[in-house]
Amino acid sequence: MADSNNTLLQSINPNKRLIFQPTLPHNFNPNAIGENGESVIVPDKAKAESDKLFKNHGFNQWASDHMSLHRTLPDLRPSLCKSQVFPKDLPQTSVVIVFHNEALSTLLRTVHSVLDRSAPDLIHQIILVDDFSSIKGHDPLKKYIADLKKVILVRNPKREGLIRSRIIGYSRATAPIVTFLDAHCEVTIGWLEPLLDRVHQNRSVVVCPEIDVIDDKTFQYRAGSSGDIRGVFNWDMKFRWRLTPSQEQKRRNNYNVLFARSPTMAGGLFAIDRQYFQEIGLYDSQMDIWGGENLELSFRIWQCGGQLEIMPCSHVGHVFRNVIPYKFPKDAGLTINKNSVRTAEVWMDGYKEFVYQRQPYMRNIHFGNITERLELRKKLQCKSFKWYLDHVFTDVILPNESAIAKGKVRNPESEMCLNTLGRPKHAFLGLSPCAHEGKTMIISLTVLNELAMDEVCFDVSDHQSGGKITLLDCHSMGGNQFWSHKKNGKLQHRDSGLCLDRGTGINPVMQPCKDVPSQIWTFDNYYPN
Ligand code: LR7
Ligand code: MN
Repeated sequence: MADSNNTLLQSINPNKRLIFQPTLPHNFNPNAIGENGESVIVPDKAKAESDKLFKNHGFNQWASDHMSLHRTLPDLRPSLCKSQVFPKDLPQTSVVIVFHNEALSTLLRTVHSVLDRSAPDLIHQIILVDDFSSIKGHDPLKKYIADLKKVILVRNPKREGLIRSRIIGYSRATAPIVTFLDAHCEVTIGWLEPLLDRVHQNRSVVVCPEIDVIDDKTFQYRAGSSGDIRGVFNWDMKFRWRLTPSQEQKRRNNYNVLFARSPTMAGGLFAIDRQYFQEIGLYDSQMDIWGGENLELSFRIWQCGGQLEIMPCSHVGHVFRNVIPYKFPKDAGLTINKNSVRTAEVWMDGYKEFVYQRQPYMRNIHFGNITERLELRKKLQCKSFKWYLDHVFTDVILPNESAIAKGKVRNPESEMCLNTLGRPKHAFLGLSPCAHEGKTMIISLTVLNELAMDEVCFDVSDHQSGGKITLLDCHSMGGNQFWSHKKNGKLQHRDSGLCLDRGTGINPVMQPCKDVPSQIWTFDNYYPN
């Protein structure tokens, strides 16, 4: 069917291809467990065994072992993706999968899903890097893949960790594009063409698929977090998903099949131009085992002139687990933190202070020599971290301005809003019609319970009714700058017990708290924690 469609298409336009249509596996059994990505229910008699196996890998290995290695999956792409047409001459990819003590069934299902659901002419090779697994899986694996033409197996003579293992896999890759996957993934129909096409259009774009969830307990295949999300990071140096800010949604015209720019990547699943990856410095080879490399690569891509994007038409599932099942040769926390500190020291400029402020012990971690990475940054003439925050991660919340609520602060009755009016320090807080616009109206209720505009805080030292609100430098110590925003909309000053009132003049004033509309205030945005 697909072939005849493609033949038809090529008779119209010989330079185009349709998405590869996989056929059903030859021994397909629709009644087998887990088919169509459905949940596996472990029968009572197998519960004990399945619980035991769970501990090995942090997921339900029993379920994985009992499903087909070629199981079918739902198609979770937006419908517009299905009719897309791609150039006939898309470049080929090498797929690199690194693993340490991975369950054979999840690893092989990853391999088969790639072979089953990718156009054969686009897969150059699949490189498996066994990172010195200790369990006896290597020989059966070696034997199994001997029959798979495009699959190569490399074994590390010592434990390297996923970062150096990926460099080792990369060094064997010969196709123009390299695609990385974790060892417990399943790719779905149409996953590959959008990735290769985008990198082909622009070699400095690094692309990630949309990541679906393979349930760790049932192996059910389902959509990840719904909505328009992208990757970010927090000041604990952890990767996080966050809703895409409205200006980026607007740029995409809410078009759900157009690539989305993402400040960071989760780390495991991406495609990159092979030579470009070399040019921007592969990975920091002094990072060990796990962690940190995803943010390091993300910062480096953006700061050094590349782009990182999520392709909504490419869907790949990943088994998310709650524990890291394998051992770290050294202390796990220390290993991960060292990788994060290397990232912060090389890429984050002064903003690394925020990382150290949150976790002061990180200052004392011996992070080794970073000269080579700093030289790389210089050689590539990479931009500052400030540039990255201003242009890419524009919705970042800096710790000194973390907000519980932010935006215009409005008194709905009068439609008047608080406004510092750009007045100098020690001046009084003012008001203006909410219909006005201006940076001086954007006020945050910070996690320290300050009402702040940039570095200026609302300070009440006159504890009499009718007292005005003074604009002073934020001191982050509570005192006269501590406010609570009550559920009923009041803004109460802690030390005086008074409430912010619109007043009758040009400045708001402090008054005893009463149920009057002049004491009701609302922020444009609230950020529940
Ligand atoms: O010492 C090791 N050697 C390895 O070869 C440790 C791990 N590995 C292998 C491992 O077998 C697996 O195939 O490396 C791969 C990734 O390890 P996981 O699956 O334990 O990592 P994860 O999925 O918990 O974590 C995410 O963050 C990591 C940070 O270092 C990596 O970037 C992972 O690739 C990344 N996974 C994803 O991005 C998948 C989507 C998750 C999300 C969101
Ligand atoms: Mn993983």
